[in-house]
Amino acid sequence: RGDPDWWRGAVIYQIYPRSFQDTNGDGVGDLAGIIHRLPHIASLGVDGIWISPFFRSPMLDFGYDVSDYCDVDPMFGSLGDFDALIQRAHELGLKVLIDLVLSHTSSQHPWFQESRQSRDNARSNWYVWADPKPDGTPPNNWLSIFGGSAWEWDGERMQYYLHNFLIDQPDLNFHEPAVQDALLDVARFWLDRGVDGFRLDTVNFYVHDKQLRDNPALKPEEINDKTAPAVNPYNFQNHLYDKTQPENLAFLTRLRKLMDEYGAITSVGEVGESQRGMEVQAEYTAGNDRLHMCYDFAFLANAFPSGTYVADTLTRFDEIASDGWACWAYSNHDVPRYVSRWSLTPQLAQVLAGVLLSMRGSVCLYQGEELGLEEVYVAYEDLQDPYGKRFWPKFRGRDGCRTPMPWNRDQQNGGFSEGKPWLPMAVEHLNHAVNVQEDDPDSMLAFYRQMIAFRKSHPAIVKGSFEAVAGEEQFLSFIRAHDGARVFCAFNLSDKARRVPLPAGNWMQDKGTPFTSTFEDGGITLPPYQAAFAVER
Ligand code: TEU
Ligand code: CA
Repeated sequence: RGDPDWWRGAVIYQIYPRSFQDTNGDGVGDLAGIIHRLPHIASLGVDGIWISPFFRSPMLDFGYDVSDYCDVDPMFGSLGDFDALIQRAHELGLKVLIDLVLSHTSSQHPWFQESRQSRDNARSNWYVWADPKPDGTPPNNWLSIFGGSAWEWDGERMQYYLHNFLIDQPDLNFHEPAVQDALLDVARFWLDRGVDGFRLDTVNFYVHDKQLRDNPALKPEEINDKTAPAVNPYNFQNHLYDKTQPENLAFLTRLRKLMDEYGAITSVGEVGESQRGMEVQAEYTAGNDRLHMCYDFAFLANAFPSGTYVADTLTRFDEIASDGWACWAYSNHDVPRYVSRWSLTPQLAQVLAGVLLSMRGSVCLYQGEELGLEEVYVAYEDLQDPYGKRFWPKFRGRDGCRTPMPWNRDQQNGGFSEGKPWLPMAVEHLNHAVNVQEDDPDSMLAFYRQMIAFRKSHPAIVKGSFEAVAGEEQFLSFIRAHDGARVFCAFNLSDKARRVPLPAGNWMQDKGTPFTSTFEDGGITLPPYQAAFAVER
C-alpha cells in the first residue's frame, strides 16, 4: 500500500455524502455520485478523502446513528458500490478514510435491541445502564451534547441508559471487553475491504466514568437552560474522571495493532474539546502506538484566527504533543463555513487558506471549501438537523453548512439532483458552482489547486518543523524546515501593505503560489491580504 507515512502532512477532502451528488433523483447524495465526482476531487491535488458515515442508519443524526456497521445504507447504495468507489479512488491516487462512529450506536441497532430486553441477556452489559436515584431521577447530572439529561429512561429494561448525543444514540459500554472486540471486528471488516484509514467520531467519549460521579464543573444555569446547547456538557476535561480515560488508551493501542497489520493505514480521532484538547491528543498519539493523529478544533472555534493565535496554537501543539501529529480544519459538517464564521472577504479567505495549507500538520478541507462557499441561512421550515430544531432560534443547527454542492449553475438544482434536494440548493451558491470556476484562473477553485500543488512541491511544508518568526494581530510569519531545506512563509492579514525583512540566510522568492509580493533589498513588500514564500538558495 505504499509509503506508510503518506498521511503526515496530507490534505484530506471531507465528503458529506448526503449533499455531494445524487444520481437516482431521490434528492440525497449517494456513493455512485461520489464515484462520478472523484475526478473533481483528484483535480484539486489532495491526497485522500474522508467520507462521513454511509452505513445503515435510521438517519436521525444523518448517519452518525449507525444500526449496522458492516453494510451500506440502501439510500447510499451497496457494498458493491463501495468496492467500486475504493477501486476508482485508488486508480486516481486518492486514499479513502471512512468515518467510524464507535462511541454510540443507533437505538435501532440489534445490539441495543437485545441489551434493553433484560438485565441478564448476552448483551445486557453492552450499553451503559444504571438504576435511578431513590427519587426516580437520573443516576447523575451528566448532560447530553444535544440537550437535556444524558440519561433516558427505558421502560422495557426499567433502567436509565447513557446517551451523550441524541436519545436515539445510546452509548456503548467500552468497559465491556466484548464491546471492544466487536468494534475491532468492524474496523477489520473495512480494512479487509481496502480502506486506508479511519476518522474516529468523538474518540474522547468512548469510555465513561465507571463510578458515574456527578460532574462537579456543571453550573446550575447550564442544567436548567433548555433554550441553548450546553457548553461542554459532559465536560471530561473538568470531570473528576481522568480526562484521557486510561481504559481508552488501552483500546486505542489494540486498534493501532490491528491497523499496523495492514500497513500504510492512518487514523484521525476527533477530539472535540478546544480547551485542553491538546493534552488529550498528546496521550492519544503518544509513543506511536495509539492513534496516528487527532482532529483538532483550534480553528473550528468561533474566534477569528489572528497571526498571534495561529503562531501560539502551532507552537503549543509542538510543545504539548511532541509525539503527535496534528490534523487541522477550518470547516466541517458541524460548524458554520469559515468564510462566514469569520466574515471574510474572498481575499482574506485566500490568505487564511494560504495559512492553513502552510501549517505543520495534516489538513482537512470540507466539500465546497474549494469554491469559497458561504454558510447558508436555512429557514425553519426546511430545517433537518435535530440539534437545530431543538434550540432554534438561539442555535440554528448545522444545516447551513450541509446544503448540496453546486456543480453546475445552469442545471436543475445546481447539478446536484434531478429530484427535490433533502436540503435546499442555495441560490447564492450557484454563481460559485464548479462549472463557473473551472476555467477561471482567478477563481477560488484555481487558488486552492495552485496552493495545494505548492504545498506538495515542498517537503518542508508537508512534513517540516515549524518555527514562528512573527505572530501579530494581522501578520504572521514562520519557517518550515525539513532535511536541510527551509521555507519562509509570511502572511499579511491587514488592508495595508507591509515591509517584511527576510530572516538571516540566502533567500529566494518562490513564485509557484497564487500570491503576489515584491522581493528587493533583502526584504519583501507584501501588498494587503497577500502572502509570500521564500526558499533558501
Ligand atoms: O460530532 C461531535 C461533536 O463534538 C459535535 O457534537 C459538535 O460539538 C456539534 O456538532 C456542534 O457543532 C460528531 C459528528 O461530527 C457529528 O456530526 C455528530 O452529530 C456527533 O459526533 C454524534 O455522532
Ligand atoms: Ca440518491
